[in-house]
Amino acid sequence: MSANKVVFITGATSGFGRATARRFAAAGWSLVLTGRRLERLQALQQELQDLVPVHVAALDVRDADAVAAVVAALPASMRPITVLVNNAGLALAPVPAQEVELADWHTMIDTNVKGLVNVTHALLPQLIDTGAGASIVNIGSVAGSWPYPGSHVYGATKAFVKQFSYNLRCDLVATGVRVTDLAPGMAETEFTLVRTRGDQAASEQLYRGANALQAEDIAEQIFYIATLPPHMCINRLEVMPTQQAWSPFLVHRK
Ligand code: NDP
Ligand code: 8X3
Repeated sequence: MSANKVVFITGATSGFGRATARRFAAAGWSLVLTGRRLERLQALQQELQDLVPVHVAALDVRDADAVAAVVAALPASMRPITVLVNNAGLALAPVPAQEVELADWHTMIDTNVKGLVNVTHALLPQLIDTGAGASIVNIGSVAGSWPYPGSHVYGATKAFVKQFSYNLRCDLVATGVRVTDLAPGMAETEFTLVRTRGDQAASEQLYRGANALQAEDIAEQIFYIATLPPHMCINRLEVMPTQQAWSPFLVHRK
């Protein structure tokens, strides 16, 4: 592995992605930061560029051609990529399945499934070039393993992330590239604001008194996973706030 360590982060404009950029910058890694909101990427670049080299690119992960173009345009100093953090994602429509607009299901599948696949496919050659010590950290969710009302397609996309991560591990086993499904529980980011389409009160209500995970907690886990000795791979890591756990089965009585 080259001495120049480079992390490529999707969804670096907010939440886990932004905190992960800060965590890797503090350790001296070069950063490739992507997301749709260019002004937020530029603000983060301003903040971190005195510490480490930072390359930003506005990118909607749903657009496979745009993903390929961003990867093709990476400066030489940002190749090959050492760690890919597939973080961009969202939940929408926290209501029963029968009340959801089809477009919302499509948006979640296009982002959380197809977007993650687009970026992975585009960066696999570089990660394989890096070889031992390279990592793909896919951000799954507890919703990928545990069903709950209103999770419908969101949880299903995260189940995809888990199984895709395991299957990638099998195909990459001889390359040295590690793959992890990191599955957080409740974490206080802009996630609920996006899910409720801007309902600040609902977001605050959800996190109130829950001592939820913070973005920095997950960034620390990502950094830990990606900097383990090259012979160690965490296949899956599920992290919840101590105050969150499972509920009994749902029973509808007539
Ligand atoms: P935030 O809403 O704070 O951040 C989401 C990030 O994803 C933003 O940077 C956003 O950037 C980016 N994103 C969304 N859609 C796209 C797109 N089409 N193309 C590129 N980037 C996109 O939420 P979190 O930080 O909490 O979420 C990060 C990941 O963690 C998601 O995959 C989420 O499902 C997962 N997760 C979150 C949990 C939580 O409780 N918060 C728990 C478990 C998993 P922009 O809008 O600028 O494009
Ligand atoms: C987000 C966590 O519990 O809202 O993936 O599904 S949860």
